[in-house]
Amino acid sequence: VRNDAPGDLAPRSSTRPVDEGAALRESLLQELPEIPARYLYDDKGSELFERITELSVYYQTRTEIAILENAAVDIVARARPRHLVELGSGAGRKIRLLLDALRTHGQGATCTMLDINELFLLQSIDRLSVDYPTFAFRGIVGDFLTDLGRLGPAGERLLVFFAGTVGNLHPDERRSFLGELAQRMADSDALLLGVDLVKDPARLEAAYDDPEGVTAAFNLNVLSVLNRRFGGDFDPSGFRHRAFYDRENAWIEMRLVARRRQDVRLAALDLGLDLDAGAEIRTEISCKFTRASLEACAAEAGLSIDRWYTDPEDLFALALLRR
Ligand code: AVJ
Repeated sequence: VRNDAPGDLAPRSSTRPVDEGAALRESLLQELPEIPARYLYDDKGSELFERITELSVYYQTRTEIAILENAAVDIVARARPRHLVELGSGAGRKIRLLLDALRTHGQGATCTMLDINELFLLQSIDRLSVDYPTFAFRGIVGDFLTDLGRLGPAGERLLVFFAGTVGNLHPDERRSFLGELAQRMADSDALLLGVDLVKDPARLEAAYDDPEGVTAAFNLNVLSVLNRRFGGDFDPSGFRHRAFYDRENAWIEMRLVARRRQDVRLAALDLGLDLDAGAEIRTEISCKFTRASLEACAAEAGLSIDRWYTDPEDLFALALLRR
């Protein structure tokens, strides 16, 4: 999607590629059945996540924005980017803080946004193009796990990956993602990575199980996504939301727990799931970091922390990483 030329939208295939179905099938047949987190973000899921970001218990979004408000000028002065590239753009609010800093310092030329949700991407690009007419915006409908090759040439870029979404990746996925990203970076590129920090487990668990049940609805919505996309007959009322902090892995897990015995079919995957009462399906992990653990992840990918921006309560951090 360009604001000045016919878009380069990823082909929206009507039939899901077989490998996607096969991967989901394999994931559901594991000892602990798992639904990859990307299925959480259909239009309804993305809308529910936007509501989550406004919940008082979900401190991450407002904290990251506050850090960015204080750090944007320093980040831009250090990275001196001509190009912004945002992975997983959501509603485009945070990128504005960097665009403002770039505009003030007369820098920056293009802004590329990669997001899996076409609707959100189109809306963000439209709004940003009006508000920042001196920048050229480009939207790419894709997945940050597989489409890093479509982000354009390396050099003088500030790549941003906000919200702690890097924490959604399993450690082995995260290793290969950061490794691939680092390989595609030039020495004049920088990566700004938002990470949620290790803290009191009660505070973490509260952020993923709000009393209003918005997170529960977000989690349960994934069953409707699977029903629609893979001809499933999940009954969402037959499951309840569960979120807990796994200290050993330093990650929050979201799971769906079967309230009763039920047989579920996913016709497009030729798959049947016989679930006993109490059976669990994992739907997301959200890894939590310390500066040291992030330093180690970055080093494995060949990156180092150039700057570490955090808030007074050490709830969240933005790390500026370079080769
Ligand atoms: C958008 C992946 C960063 O892991 O905190 C919010 C998603 N899941 N509440 C997170 C989420 C449950 C969020 N990320």
